[in-house]
Amino acid sequence: MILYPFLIIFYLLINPTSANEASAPVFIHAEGAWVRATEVGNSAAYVKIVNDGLKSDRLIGAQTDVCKRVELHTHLKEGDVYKMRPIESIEIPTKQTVDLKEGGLHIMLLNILKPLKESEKIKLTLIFENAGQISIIAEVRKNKHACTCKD
Ligand SMILES: [Cu+2]
Repeated sequence: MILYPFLIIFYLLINPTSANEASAPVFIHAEGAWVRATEVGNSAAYVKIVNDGLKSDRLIGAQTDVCKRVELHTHLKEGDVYKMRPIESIEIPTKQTVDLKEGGLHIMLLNILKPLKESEKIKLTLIFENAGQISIIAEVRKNKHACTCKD
């Protein structure tokens, strides 16, 4: 029956929500997102990610249009200095909250395209392996302590 695949495609075209409903419900949410204010160069985004689901998930990337490139970073102590290192993904275990914060895991915003000023709101899309894309709004704030880490 050659017509069958076409019928499915047609159904998805006229009813795009049905495709989403078929996937697992999303139990991931983000809280208290903020971005470090800066005039030039790089910035970072911090956020608490909560997994209320029964399955672990993984943050595998993020997107925003305020900078050229986004990376997931961690801080590692090498000798006496903390250094930032790009990582592939951030595990969000089931029933746990992962805190992306200063001095720890963070979303690195490389080469900002315009100054990020205090109290501005920035759209950030978090990309999860299972939950897919989740868009959030992050407020620009001044950093409490200057970053002493090196690239
Ligand atoms: Cu970084």
